[in-house]
Amino acid sequence: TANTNQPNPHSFPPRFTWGVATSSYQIEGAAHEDGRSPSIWDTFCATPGKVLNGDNGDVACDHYHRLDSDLDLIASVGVNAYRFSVAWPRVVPEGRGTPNPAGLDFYSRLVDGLLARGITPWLTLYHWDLPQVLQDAGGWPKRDTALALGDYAAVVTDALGDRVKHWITINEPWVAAFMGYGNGVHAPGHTDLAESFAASHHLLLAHGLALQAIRANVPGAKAGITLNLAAAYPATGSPEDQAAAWRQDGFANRWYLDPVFGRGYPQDMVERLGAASPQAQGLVRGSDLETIGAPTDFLGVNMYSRSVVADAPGEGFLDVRQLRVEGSEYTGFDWEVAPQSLTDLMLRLQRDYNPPALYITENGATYPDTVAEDGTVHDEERTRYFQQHLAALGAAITGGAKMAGYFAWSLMDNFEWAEGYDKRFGIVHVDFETQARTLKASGRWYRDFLARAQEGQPA
Ligand code: GBH
Repeated sequence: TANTNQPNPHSFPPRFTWGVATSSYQIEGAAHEDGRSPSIWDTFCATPGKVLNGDNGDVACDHYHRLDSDLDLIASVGVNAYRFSVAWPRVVPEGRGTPNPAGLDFYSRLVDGLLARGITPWLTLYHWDLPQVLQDAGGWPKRDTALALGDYAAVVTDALGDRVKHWITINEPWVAAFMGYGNGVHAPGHTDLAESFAASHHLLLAHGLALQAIRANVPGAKAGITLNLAAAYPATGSPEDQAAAWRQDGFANRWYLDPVFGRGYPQDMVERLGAASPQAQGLVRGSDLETIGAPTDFLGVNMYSRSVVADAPGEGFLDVRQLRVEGSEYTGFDWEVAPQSLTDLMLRLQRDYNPPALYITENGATYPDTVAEDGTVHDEERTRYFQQHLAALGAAITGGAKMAGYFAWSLMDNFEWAEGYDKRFGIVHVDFETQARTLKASGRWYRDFLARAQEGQPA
């Protein structure tokens, strides 16, 4: 009998994109080398009490100095794509203006190394490491920051557009806006609702401006944005809880999906926000919504979990409470393991927004891994997580979602933002004392799965 928790490697289309993902600040280290300027994360990490154990990205996985062996590591997994991000403060240290050749050279070597190994580079322009100088000038709540990102995008597309054809503008604008300027858990650690909605609008504008740079400079580019999305379910069938789930969806999902797909901001949310909305703040100018809603080639989705919510009058501006689901499994981050929600989410996106293509640009889990005496890493829970989510991805394809690829988060254990090095997401274990890399059991499983999925296909 078919085990629905086991993905069928032969059920994915030929030429499906199979990858692993990372981001610059989380892996590179070399934070003060070759002309890189500080980012808001360097500053945040240096602020006592912000990051667990006072950890920072000064060294991280030392990827900057281990490029060639890390390229071999990526190749050893058998992926056909690698998603990474470019550090803006490395490439344009002053935030705008003169590019730094040493910074560009690193990414040029990374791209060449991938292509030499038959691996398609997927480049994310912005994964949260804003140059500190731009934060000093006001950061994402200021419109100028979006314009600066557009200029930075022109620099990167100019330098790498001859070889990089897959572009992601912004990683998770929701997190950058609401964890950076709303709940203060991420850099720069502000806590102001109006500011966070201003940041949100300018991150979307930055997406649109980056898209223009990509279209202008990269012939044949495939370009899109990556959103963190989580399907929202009502705790009960009551109309109150159903309305609460719609509000949760409005904030977490539609707030980004609607404008990116050219519909402008969802009116129910604009009304709910009142004075905090970008409209009421006077931030939505002239052609902003056309810029933001320009056609993309794909939607990238980072999917980790779902939310289950109840109506809770008086709780936050959404009047919603997130519930822990009795009997469900949770990962080390206390995120519910909810693979069925991946299928639901993809089918809903296809139905409601009809994207030309859908990619899972991140999916993964953190667990306390056990390293055995012989150095092997046992992470059976992570393996199960990947199996369940890849099976759910298969079901989405069967159901008609235009799935074109999947990236596991992450290639290797790395700097997990406010959690420092305490939470591990890698399919490769990193010993942060020695920088030794060891493929975990989940990594071996993924490698073997990819080998079967790509059997008989030309490299
Ligand atoms: C991703 O974000 C990041 O892109 C990546 O850099 C990071 O390493 C990876 O996940 C693992 O954390 O509990 O209601 O506040 C994850 C996006 C957004 C998912 C916040 C969990 C919690 C919502 N996350 N969300 S809530």
